[in-house]
Amino acid sequence: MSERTLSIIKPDAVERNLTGAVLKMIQDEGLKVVAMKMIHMTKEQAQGFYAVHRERPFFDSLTDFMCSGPVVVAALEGDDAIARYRKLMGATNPDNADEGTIRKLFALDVEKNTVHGSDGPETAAVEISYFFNRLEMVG
Ligand code: RTP
Ligand code: MG
Repeated sequence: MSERTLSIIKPDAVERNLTGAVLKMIQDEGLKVVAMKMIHMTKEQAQGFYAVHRERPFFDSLTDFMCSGPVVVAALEGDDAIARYRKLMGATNPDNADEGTIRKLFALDVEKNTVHGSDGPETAAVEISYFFNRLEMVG
């Protein structure tokens, strides 16, 4: 079933000029980019995006990191896109990520882990609408 998921290429990756390499892996997987832009979030915008994690011990550090530099946000579309993109990303901690995954190849640590991907259909819909309105989406 065709799905959409929200991808973020995080500040650690944009800063190291890895945007193109990550997008190539996404496109080689067959996921289609249906919306994309570069933004530099405020602390408040990062806190809003990660609101589900606000009680977690890493929330303040995570939201500082996510507004430390520009990110590339994109909506991806394809059959089973949510699970396929999470498989391509690899485990949250790159030490546990499978060979050939984005995080195994590029992540610096459990926080500076290069990419975000939605974890389910409901969060994907909320996350895509957090960054994109209908005029900014193709298809
Ligand atoms: P994401 O939401 O970014 O796609 O990553 P995820 O599902 O694999 O991981 P999640 O548990 O949702 O955590 C969100 C992000 O918080 C940072 N994190 N830091 N210091 C820590 O132990 C820790 N744990 C998570 C990571 O940047 C993670 O991607
Ligand atoms: Mg998550």
